[in-house]
Amino acid sequence: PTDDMVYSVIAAVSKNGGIGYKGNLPWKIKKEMEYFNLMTTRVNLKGVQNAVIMGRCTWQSIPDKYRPLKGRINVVISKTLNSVPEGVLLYPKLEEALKSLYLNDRIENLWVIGGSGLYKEAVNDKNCKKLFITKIDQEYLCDTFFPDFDTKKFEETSEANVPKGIQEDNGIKYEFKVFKRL
Ligand code: FOL
Repeated sequence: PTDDMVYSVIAAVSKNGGIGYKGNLPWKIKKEMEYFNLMTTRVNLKGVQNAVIMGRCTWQSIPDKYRPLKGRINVVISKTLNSVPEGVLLYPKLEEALKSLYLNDRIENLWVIGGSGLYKEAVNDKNCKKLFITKIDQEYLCDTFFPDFDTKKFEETSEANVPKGIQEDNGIKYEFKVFKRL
């Protein structure tokens, strides 16, 4: 429960700026995905959950066995989807989702988890206070990219529970970065 309409972005981005290819993640990095799971799930209070907000393509990219993402309120933004499973929230626009989720005192933190359309709205929205970006130190064939954002409006920061330094999982190097809006 917060008193302001603030939220964060979480994304993993390749060296060439990519986030997706043909409706899926371009890579498979188990420990990085565990970080995503931990960061988006973790809350202080029992009986309170975080919400993950995603576009339709991101929703459809999550493997059936993980969908809806467990331990989190799943929110899908789409004007065309007709139905989502029970318990999943569907809104036509990000703004409307944020407005109504803020009135929900059973939600702790809000995370925008993609894809490029929602990321673009978020990085340009002052209510999006932090970007949790994993920089993957490899190039991948991608057809979806993290949007350019005004780096003068953010500064790198450190955050509890975010491991520092170069990480590695089956030969792939990556680093967890956190940027806060100035
Ligand atoms: N942010 C970061 N840092 N890494 C990502 O891979 C990522 N992916 C998305 C958004 N932000 C990200 C969107 N894509 C799952 C699959 C695709 C996806 C997001 C999540 C998924 O299946 N998650 C399960 C897996 C748990 C596990 O393997 O440990 C989950 O419960 O979170």
